[in-house]
This record gives sequence, structure tokens and C-alpha cells, in this order.
Amino acid sequence: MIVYGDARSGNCYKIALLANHLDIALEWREIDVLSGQTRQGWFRRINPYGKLPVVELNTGEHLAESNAILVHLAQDSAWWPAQRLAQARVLQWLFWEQYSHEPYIATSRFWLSISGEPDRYRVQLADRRPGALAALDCLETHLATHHWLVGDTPTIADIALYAYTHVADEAGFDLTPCPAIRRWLERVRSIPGHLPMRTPGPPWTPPCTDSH
Ligand SMILES: N[C@@H](CCC(=O)N[C@@H](CS)C(=O)NCC(=O)O)C(=O)O
Repeated sequence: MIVYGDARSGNCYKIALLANHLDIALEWREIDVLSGQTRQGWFRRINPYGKLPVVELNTGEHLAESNAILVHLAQDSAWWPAQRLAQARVLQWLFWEQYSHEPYIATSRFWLSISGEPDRYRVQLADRRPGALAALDCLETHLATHHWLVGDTPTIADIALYAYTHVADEAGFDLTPCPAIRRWLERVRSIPGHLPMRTPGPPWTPPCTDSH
């Protein structure tokens, strides 16, 4: 499977982490989110949304949206529960991650630690802070009484939420007051096959760099 991703991105990291657990071999094509490649014609043809990550499956078909990719890869594995309600609960966390966690924590991290111009985003960072704190509070409350987000074993809900929660400090959020989250992060890290987030390798060069 080919992955177009930026190694600094938590959304892209989700795919690398699950693939490692599932022993899926990856060809990682490093695309710098700041390079403008995601707005070029070649990229829009594989993902009209213009966002990383995108995977190219063995069939040659493309699939975007990190959590949709997780659902696709996890089928028939222990990371996707067999029971219908448990499946819906995993989706509940995946949708929550995209609507109530990622827009606050991942976006703040991008502005603060990746954009290279954090001062430019001072107002936006302050604006997103209450939403990020609410997301962390929600996670902390749930994890205070649950080992994993859904059921008794880890699922792709844990992978999706781990991706940006474990780098919340890079978004300006100290997890010291969140002991349940910190214990859960440690549990996720202890699962055999865990893969830490990497630093980006050299950028991949598309065969044709058309801009339309
Ligand atoms: N909902 C999408 C979000 C993807 C996303 O925001 N990707 C960012 C990197 S984390 C990106 O490609 N940014 C480049 C751009 O917006 O041009 C997902 O979960 O995959």
C-alpha cells in the first residue's frame, strides 16, 4: 500500500501506526503540507479534498480521510470489534475526534509547532483553547473509568485519539492535570508493534508537477 503523508501529521501517523500493528507493508511518500503539493493537479486527482493522508490500495484505488482509512484497514482484525453496537461506538469516537478534538488540538499544534509563524496565529490559538480543553476533559472523564475507549481491548478509536493527544504539548496543552489520559497513552505505547511518530524523511517528488 502506498501512503501519501506528512510524517509530522497526526492524521497521517494514524495510518502508519495501524499498518505497523497489522503488519501491512507501506511505501511512504513524504509530502510537506506546507509545500503546496496538496493543491496541485496531480494530488487533486487522487484526493479532490486536497488533504493528506491518501492511500493507494493494492487495487490502484485511492482512499482519503484518516479515519475512513483506519476503518478500511482494520476490518477482520482485532482493532475493529465484531459486535454491531461496539462498531458504532468506535465510529462515535472517530466522528467525535474529527469534530470535537482534531479541529482544536491538531489545528493548534499546526499553528504553534509546524506553521513556523506561531505569532501570526495568536488570536486563533486563543479562540481554539476552550474547545481543546473541553475535548481533553471529555477524554479524561471517560478514561478515568475505562481502560480503552471502547470495550476491553484497543480499537482504532484508541489509535485515532492517540495520534494528536500524545502530542498535545506541541499544541500548548500540558497533560499533567490529566492522569487518566497519561495512563492510557502509556497503555497505547505498550501495545506490541507500537510505532512512534517519526520525523519527516526527504520529500517525495511526483513524476509530473503540473499545477492544474
Ligand atoms: N479530515 C481529514 C483532515 C486531513 C488534514 O487536515 N490534513 C492536513 C494535514 S494533517 C493537510 O493535508 N493539510 C494540507 C492542506 O490543507 O493543504 C483527515 O482526517 O484525513
